[in-house]
Amino acid sequence: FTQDDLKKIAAYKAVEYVESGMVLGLGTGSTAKHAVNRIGELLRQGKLKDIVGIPTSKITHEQALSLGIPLSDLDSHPVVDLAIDGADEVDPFFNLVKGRGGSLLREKMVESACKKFIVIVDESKLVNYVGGSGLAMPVEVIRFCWKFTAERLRKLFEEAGCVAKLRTVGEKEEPYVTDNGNFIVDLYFKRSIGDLKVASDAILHLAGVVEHGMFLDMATTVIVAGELGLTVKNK
Ligand code: DER
Repeated sequence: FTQDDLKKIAAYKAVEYVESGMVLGLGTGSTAKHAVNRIGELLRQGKLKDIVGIPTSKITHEQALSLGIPLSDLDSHPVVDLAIDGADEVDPFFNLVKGRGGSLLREKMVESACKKFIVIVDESKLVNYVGGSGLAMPVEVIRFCWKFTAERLRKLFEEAGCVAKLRTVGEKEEPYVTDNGNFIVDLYFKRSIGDLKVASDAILHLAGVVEHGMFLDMATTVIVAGELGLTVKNK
């Protein structure tokens, strides 16, 4: 299987949990894209009815529109039955890192409003503990004095050998701007950041920080597609 095959297998398995009449959180990224496509297909085939989608990004909004999935928002649906979304890292306690695709704020808003949150990953996303991979842990920050905020974030995790980098795009390395008009500072750790809840609270306490990419104690099911098959783990 290619990695994309595995993403698709996990995504299709998650869509089996979708029932007609549900309000669905529609995730963002290359794995969630397959789930949104599948939902559109089942609606077209009449196998699913009366679905309302709550997109977690502008790009998912566009994809769902093109598939004819009826869309709404959290203002109209403050409680969501089920969200299906990918993740960058999943640890054995269902803690996640998300946001390397830049959509973490709206994802966290939607997924924290859900009764059930199914995470779909290929096996490459499994880690022993979140923040230990040395890969980016995204933090969405306001533009105003972002350097000041980035330095405070770096200092917060100095013990963990943290490097804080503004996320940029394109040849001219322009700052990446989120759907919400904010910047993202990616944190890279050389050593463990210790208790994740303590780290999460410390990050959110900094004025200038909007949200971070650690999704702690939110996922209710993790579906992993690997070379040896699918596993479905419930909390
Ligand atoms: O950026 C995000 O939050 C995405 O959902 C990310 O966590 C997973 O994206 P992928 O399925 O393309 O790896």
